[in-house]
Amino acid sequence: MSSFQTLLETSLKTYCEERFVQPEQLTDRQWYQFIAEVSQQAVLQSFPHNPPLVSTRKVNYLSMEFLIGRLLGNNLMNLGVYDQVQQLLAKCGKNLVDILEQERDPSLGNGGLGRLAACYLDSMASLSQAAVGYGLHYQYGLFKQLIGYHGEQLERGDAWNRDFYPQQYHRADLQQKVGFGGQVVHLQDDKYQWQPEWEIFGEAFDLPVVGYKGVQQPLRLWQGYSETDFDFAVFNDGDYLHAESRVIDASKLTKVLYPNDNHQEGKALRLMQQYFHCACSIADILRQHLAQGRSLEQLPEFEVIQLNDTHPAIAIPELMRVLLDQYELSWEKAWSICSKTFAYTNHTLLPEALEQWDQTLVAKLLPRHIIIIERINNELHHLVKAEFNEDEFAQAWYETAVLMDNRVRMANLCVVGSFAVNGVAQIHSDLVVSDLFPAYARLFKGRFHNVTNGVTPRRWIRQANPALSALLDQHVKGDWTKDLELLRQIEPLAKDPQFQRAYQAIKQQNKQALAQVIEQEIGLKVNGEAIFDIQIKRFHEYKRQQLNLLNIIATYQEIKANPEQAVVPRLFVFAGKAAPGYFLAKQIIQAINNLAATINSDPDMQGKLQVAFLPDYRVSLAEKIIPAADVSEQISLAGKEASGTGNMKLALNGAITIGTLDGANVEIAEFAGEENVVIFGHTVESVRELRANGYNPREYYEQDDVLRNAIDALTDGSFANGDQHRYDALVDNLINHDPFCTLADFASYRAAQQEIAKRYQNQTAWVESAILNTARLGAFSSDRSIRDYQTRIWKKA
Ligand code: C3B
Repeated sequence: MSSFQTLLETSLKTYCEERFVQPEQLTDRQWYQFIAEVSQQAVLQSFPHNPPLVSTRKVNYLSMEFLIGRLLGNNLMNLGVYDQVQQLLAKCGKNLVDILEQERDPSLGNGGLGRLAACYLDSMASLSQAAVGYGLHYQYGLFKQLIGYHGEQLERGDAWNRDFYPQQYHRADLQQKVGFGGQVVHLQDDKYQWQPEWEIFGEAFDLPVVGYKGVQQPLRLWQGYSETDFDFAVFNDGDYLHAESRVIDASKLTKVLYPNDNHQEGKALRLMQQYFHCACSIADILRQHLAQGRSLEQLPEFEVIQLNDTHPAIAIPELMRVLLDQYELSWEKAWSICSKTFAYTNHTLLPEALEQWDQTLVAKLLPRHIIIIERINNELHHLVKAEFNEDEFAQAWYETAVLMDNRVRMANLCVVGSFAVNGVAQIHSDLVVSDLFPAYARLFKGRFHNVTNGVTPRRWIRQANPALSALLDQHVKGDWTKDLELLRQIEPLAKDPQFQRAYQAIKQQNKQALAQVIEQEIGLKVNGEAIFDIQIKRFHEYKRQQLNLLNIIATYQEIKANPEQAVVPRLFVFAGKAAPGYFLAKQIIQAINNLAATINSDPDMQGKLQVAFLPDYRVSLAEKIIPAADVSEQISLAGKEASGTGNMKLALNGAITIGTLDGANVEIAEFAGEENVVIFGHTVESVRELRANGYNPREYYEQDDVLRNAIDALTDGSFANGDQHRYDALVDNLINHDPFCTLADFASYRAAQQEIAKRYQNQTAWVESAILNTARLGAFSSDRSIRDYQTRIWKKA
């Protein structure tokens, strides 16, 4: 008997004896708790067998978000004990999948950025890359989404770990102290002393990340607490105060995750969260580094601090502060260490997401840091002066300055303070250089890189799609779970009728399972024969759910007008949240729900067209939707989606992408083969041209009857219980502004959708394409991304 089997059986005996019950009498919740405890013991016991770590630097991954999803199932699988636990449960009449449903998703992230961080933790642990994830232990994660009576989004708090979350350890030994406000005394020359106004304690909670047959490493999350409150009254000269209460309970610092994705709100409390996160993490990194008998000068040799977007940018002046004030290094020495330690990943070009903080606010909250930032800015000024001639200087400085117009530009701070900067898909990395940071690219040659995002095959294939995994196990030699490129072996089977049938049967079975979820969640019985057309992601104008919406309206109108015409049945599935303050995105959600209500109850649509909006999109729901997708909607305006990662998960699970040439779609099309995706719409270049010629969406509205009729249906009360004004803001925005060129891409999108319907009718060719998507997209494993980081960025300094 394996040692795990022994552990499992003896622990069960004890667990039951303590509760005076037989195993058969345990509740699902008790089973969950029991398995969580045993898996922890298993993790601890296998710890001494950790494989040796690779020889790159240790990675300290700083991120304000980690959207890890449920841990237990994943950990059992990565430990290699999933089947044993399942068998034990089966003996007691229980199903492991049901028990795992007991776990709540820790929703410590908004969307792609946070989920990417989670995939990277999994891959680093699986590849034995030494790493610690540093984040915040929000009491409330991202809100829970409900859909109200009128189809509108409602938000509820999500206290994810309040009563029951057994997978975390309070690390009382790792407490930190973080200062805010106060004054700085200038002692002499470079010497300053910061006397903060308040101090907050940071407590650490570790969540174990178990790699696939790999190491266990912590995700370390900081939570604030203090005996005293802040008095915001001392800040009473800033505009930013108006929206905030004057006194904030310090323990509320990490109470809630800001629910914005790709958008900065500029609230003081958010800046405090960012600093708190960075100060605790930097102190912890230095503590561990020095505890190993290493010197400060050796920091870049052994550690890298990877900044996940600009949210942890303040870590740069914080490390400087510690080196200068605490360890009394010279500016030159401190900067030399610092600028070889940080690396920055840019995840967006959207101007509203590029963080800039009010300089006055930064000076009030972090008076020492602003002095350091000013010095960084001054040094940069010399560099820019030296590189650019007189004619070029003004423009170059305008682009590169860290301080400008009383703003602290965090992306610029990151570029200056890092030894490497990367974008997250090739097209995005190119735009980072050409559009966002051209002057920097000239100033800091060799600093800019690309690392295309990836997704972990453990969660997104092995765990989410067990049937497909079993088929792959049968036909692929070697362990594809840790080397996804091995999936190439099934390429020759794409035309094999027997393999096609097996692959198709799995998709059908997954569609049935999703149909059940849809019925449970929203009471809609769906046509399992329809094309399952899926758009799952945050709601944002640039992601253009409104384009999908308009096409559905047009399709509805077409079927209404031609009731006899044959239709390829289609089920449109949406899921995603909108930021609570993002009015237009919420209108789009509401319009989809109202459209769904009309279409789903119209007898003329029976068996032809259905729309399902699944509330409360989260990792565990994504795991149920993705394996069932036939079509993957990746329809952002070209140049706006940095990469996307849902596109990779869906394609690997055999969905055909309908997409623009944006983000990683470009690479997906290259790998899958252009004939196995459907590309439409303007390109980055043609969008530029469109705008240069003065884009006027109204012209499209006036000239395209199909488009006009679709938009008009939003103002005639058809999808609003007769209310003709419900979507005024949305419609006005589309016809008169349309910042994401929805109208310009409508005709081409509609043609692409017709192409999808046509292709679907030839099932043999469709399945072949789907198989080729699975076979050829192994490069989108996050293991490949991590290897790219290792060779391009994290190599020894
Ligand atoms: C997202 C981008 O919008 C996605 O294109 C990208 O795939 C992921 O990051 C991961 O790189 N992103 C986000 O979720 N939140 C931000 N603030 C910025 C980017």
